Amino acid sequence: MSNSAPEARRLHLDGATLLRQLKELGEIGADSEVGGRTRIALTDDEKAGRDLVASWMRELELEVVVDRIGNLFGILRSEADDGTEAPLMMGSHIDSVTNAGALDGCYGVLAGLAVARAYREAGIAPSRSIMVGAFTNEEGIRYQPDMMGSLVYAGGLSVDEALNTIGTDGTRLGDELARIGYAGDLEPGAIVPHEYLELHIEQGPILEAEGIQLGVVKNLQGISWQQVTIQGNANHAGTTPTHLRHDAGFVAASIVTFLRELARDSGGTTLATVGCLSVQPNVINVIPRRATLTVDLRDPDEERLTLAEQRFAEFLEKVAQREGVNISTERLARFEPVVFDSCLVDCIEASANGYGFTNRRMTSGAGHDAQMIARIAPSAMIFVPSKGGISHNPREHTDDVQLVMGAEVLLNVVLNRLGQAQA
Ligand code: HGY
Ligand code: MN
Ligand code: MN
Repeated sequence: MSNSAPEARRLHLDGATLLRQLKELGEIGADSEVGGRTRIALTDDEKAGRDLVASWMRELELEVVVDRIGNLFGILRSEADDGTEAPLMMGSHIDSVTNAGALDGCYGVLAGLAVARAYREAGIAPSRSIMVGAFTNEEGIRYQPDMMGSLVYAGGLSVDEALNTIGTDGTRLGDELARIGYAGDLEPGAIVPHEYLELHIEQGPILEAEGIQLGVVKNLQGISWQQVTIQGNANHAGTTPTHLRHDAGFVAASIVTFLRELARDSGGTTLATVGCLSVQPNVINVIPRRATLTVDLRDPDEERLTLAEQRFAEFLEKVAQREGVNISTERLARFEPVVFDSCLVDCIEASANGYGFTNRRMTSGAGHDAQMIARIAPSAMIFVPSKGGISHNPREHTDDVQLVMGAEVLLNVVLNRLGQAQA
């Protein structure tokens, strides 16, 4: 395969295959009742998704490697690569939340394969090896923290600690990884990327609301996850006067209300979500003795995020005292805000401008694998609009023409970075 770009064979982004693969992968774990699909990390459905993506990597004759935390990679080597070259990496994840859309994560992985396919079909070797990754457990639904596979890859969590993580279902991550056959032997992080690009749907309302075609992601907000357990007293709903209650359910509800006020008082920069909430014994005529809930706090500014955590901790102390309950917290994840590589961000902006696509610099509200890989290599992201700003929902949607446009820009940025831009 020659390096020079033979006239007749320009690199071409095969949008039809990208859209077909997104659809096919989106059918794995499909949930006919609620709609959408569920491919929670390391479940049989996610394994099926992994197998399909690996088969597409093999179809492209990429070198398929799996590391010890199950990160799945396809490598298209440059002619000069003797196995030690730092590759240009692209990627994202294919695990999903429950009743998810078809694009979150999958779009970035399959667009990376579309870039490799463009090289393959033009019979041209990249001037630098290209590595496309599907990182393990980005969503963190079953095993916390989220972005786990890329966090391990970036050296932020030891492999053994990650493998010993116990899930919300009581399973050990390492056992499940072995069970689905993705306990690889590559040491995570053994191949340090030269740079990292992640194409993703925005998952928010900004691009659509402003009528802008592309997001040039310059930074990503900080994330704080914790589990809160409230221990009160079960008692009879009909005989226990209100002032004698130690009602874990009431305290849980006051936490939800406090967090909404905390977010509102921040002027919109801090976001707070109680995504999981359960009370025990959860019967109609018993005052809840126990409540467990999760708290997701986010802010692009580290100081404000820390302040939000402190204010929340103070509130917990006060409400425990007032209601005579015991409250314990467990930290599940904590990632500081990340600023992406300015040179890569400029390159993405220049590419979008080159195509005449409207674009704007923006912050990512969601967490992404790019925020972890940014610890070990210059990284940046490209967003395409989400219809109605909806994501983590079966109604997640981006128009085909926008999906292909984003992938064109990804290919163009790669060609520019590899000095193989086409006239
Ligand atoms: O939580 C997040 O922002 C990401 O979807 N894991
Ligand atoms: Mn994602
Ligand atoms: Mn997600």
